Amino acid sequence: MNVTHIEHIGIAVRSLADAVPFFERLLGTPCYATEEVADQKVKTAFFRVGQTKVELLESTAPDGPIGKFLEKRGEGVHHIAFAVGNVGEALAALGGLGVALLDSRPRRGAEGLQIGFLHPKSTHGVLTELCGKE
Ligand code: CMX
Repeated sequence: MNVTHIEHIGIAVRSLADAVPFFERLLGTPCYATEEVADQKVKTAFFRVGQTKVELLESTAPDGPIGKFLEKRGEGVHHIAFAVGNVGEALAALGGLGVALLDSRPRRGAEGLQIGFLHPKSTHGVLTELCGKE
């Protein structure tokens, strides 16, 4: 598996309406895209920071992953996403090493990328996403 860079850092927020203007000022760059990912029960807002992005995540339902995270832990860093060439191959390799996979095969995430999550219990407490075009 070859990680090329940190693709994005996901931050759970209660309200995009509040958080987007703050991050625009903090990062000195406008939000360049917003998108609802219905199956994840989130609305997202993206900022470019060099080769990496910041993804703000607002929940659309209390029983979704961000809704549960906000309820349990409040706002904050939710996950780190690493860019890999081929998500399916990376998931297969990590599964073979005994890493607990939340996605056994890639699925479509925000920005049309292929994604797959690793369970934080298997990754030293960091919810980890793999992202790629394949
Ligand atoms: N980072 C680190 N640990 C986390 C975590 C996170 N973001 N979310 C949950 N956990 C921990 C919990 O604290 C809990 O630990 P303890 O057992 O010590 O209390 C453990 O993981 C299980 O958590 P849970 O609340 O019982 O389980 P959930 O039902 O909330 O599921 C998780 C947690 C990670 C399996 C689930 O959120 C998931 O499948 N996430 C992947 C998909 C996702 O996060 N989508 C949103 C982003 C989509 C996008 O970027 O487009």
